[in-house]
Amino acid sequence: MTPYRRRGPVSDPSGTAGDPDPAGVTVVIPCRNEAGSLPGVLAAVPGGYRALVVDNGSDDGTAAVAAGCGADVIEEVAPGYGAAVQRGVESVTTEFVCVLDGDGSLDPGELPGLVALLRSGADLAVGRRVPERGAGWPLHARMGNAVIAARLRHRFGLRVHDIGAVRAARTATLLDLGVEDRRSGYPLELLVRAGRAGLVVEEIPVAYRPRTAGRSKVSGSVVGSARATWDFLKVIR
Ligand SMILES: Nc1nc2c(ncn2[C@@H]2O[C@H](COP(=O)(O)OP(=O)(O)O)[C@@H](O)[C@H]2O)c(=O)[nH]1
Ligand SMILES: [Mg+2]
Repeated sequence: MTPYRRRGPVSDPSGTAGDPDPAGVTVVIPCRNEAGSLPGVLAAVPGGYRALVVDNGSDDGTAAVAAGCGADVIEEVAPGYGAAVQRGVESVTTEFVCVLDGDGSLDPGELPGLVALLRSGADLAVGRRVPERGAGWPLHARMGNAVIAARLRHRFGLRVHDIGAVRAARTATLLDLGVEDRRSGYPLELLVRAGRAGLVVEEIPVAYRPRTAGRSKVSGSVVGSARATWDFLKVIR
């Protein structure tokens, strides 16, 4: 499996893919037991962007690995994806925040494309995952995702085709939405609230690859999938 490379020393000497103010962007990375994937993920964070790893409940040295790779690290004691993301976003001091998984399935090199959408007027920019061969996206999760995205389009007028595993926003905008879910329902509740608030939500395709190490905690596990389905239904009922 090829690790992500920091984007382009040749075509893009800054590594920021043309972002005019990389110091204004923090990348929040929620992690539970992602020590194997994190070095590759952090190496691919565009130069100048701050990386903030939110660890909870890891027993594989995730926090030490993250710190060793130069990321800021905070601990969140409450379990759950939403708890980690919320804690991370609350700690951000930059104007913009991106949120991305720590499992290597998504390329941080694509984040400047999302931030560019914000700079040109979007309130929330989300990635639509385009699976590459072998991506860890089981059929049940893809079908559920498609059904929920259709509901988001028809009921909330959002032009999205994914529930947004990767996203970017102004930090203040994200906090103002007041998302309450602290587990797997967080990304969906975020979109529902964005739709209700009339935010401009834009979506661009992003590559979705197999995680580079470790085990899935959500869609690839029976308990994780059941929990996610329950969380989604609560949000969108
Ligand atoms: N901090 C934290 N991160 C989590 C938790 N559950 C999942 N994650 C992270 O959320 C991201 C997505 O989880 P993942 O296991 O890849 O789910 P999948 O993509 O559906 O297989 C990964 O970066 C995980 O490490 C959690 O309880 N706490
Ligand atoms: Mg994953």
